[in-house]
Amino acid sequence: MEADPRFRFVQGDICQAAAVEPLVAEADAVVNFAAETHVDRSLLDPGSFINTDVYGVYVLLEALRRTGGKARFLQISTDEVYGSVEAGSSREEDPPRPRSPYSASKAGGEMMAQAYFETYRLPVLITRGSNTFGPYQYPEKVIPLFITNALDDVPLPLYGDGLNVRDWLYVEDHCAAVDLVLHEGQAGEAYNVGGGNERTNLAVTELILQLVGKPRSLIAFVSDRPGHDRRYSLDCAKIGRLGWRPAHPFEDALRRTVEWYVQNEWWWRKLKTGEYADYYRRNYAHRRQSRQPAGAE
Ligand code: TDX
Repeated sequence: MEADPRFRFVQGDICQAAAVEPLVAEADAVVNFAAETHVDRSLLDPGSFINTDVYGVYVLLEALRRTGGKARFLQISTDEVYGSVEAGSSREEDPPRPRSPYSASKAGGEMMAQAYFETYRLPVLITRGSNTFGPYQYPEKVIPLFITNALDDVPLPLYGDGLNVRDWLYVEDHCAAVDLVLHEGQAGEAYNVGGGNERTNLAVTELILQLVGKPRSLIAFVSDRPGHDRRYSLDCAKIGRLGWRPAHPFEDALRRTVEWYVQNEWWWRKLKTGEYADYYRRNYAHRRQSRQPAGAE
């Protein structure tokens, strides 16, 4: 495949600021999607999250500052920085209350970006997206994990009582929001990006099983994730004023995603071996299977 000349990728050690300096110096925009992103992995290895999600952000910001680059810098962040939201919805000015090594690292990265805006006047923007899903998502995240397990008739390990709530955002809606904020957002500001699809994990799991055509008996209630945030919920009025609305209804987007995984086994099959299989054992082998909680029938 030929590389798209509009984009340049930097591989290798992100801590090498010198490697990114020539790139950011001439860029119109720097959008930092790079991150360690999986909460369960952050419980097993917090250090790598601090390196990538805090120090890595600093490296990019510092490269911009040192070269006098004029790029707008968009930091891709997450609704998890607000912590668990028992009632109501998080607004951008709410204080961060991260509760996992992952979300604490993402909050640290945001704060570093904000500091470079305040101190050095770099044109920094932040988006806080909700749970994103769609094709090509690594099968550690719950939706691709459960689709691919279901296709293989392997149990779907549902944490706790399965009633934690996430707000699901289709990847194309998320991309449209990032593009809009990059071009129309105000420097120094953060923007929530939520799909408006709050569902319990149990409801999502049942829908996946229905779409894949597999029985409910594949659900395995297992011991909970430590510090598992109960609910995320975003108030998206601010990005709404820029003109963004999610365009993909959840059930349609999930159906399309299931179809993609059915048709693209060549992509995910090879990922579920090697390092992934080792991670799967480390994360799941010790989890006790619990009885199905009352009311979850
Ligand atoms: O095996 C599982 N069983 C289970 O019940 C896994 C992997 C997850 N879950 C639950 C935990 C969560 O309540 O499903 C929900 C979603 O889990 P993840 O896909 O791991 O996402 P989450 O922890 O909510 O974080 C995600 O959303 C915000 C992304 O991983 C982050 O990168 C993003 O910032």
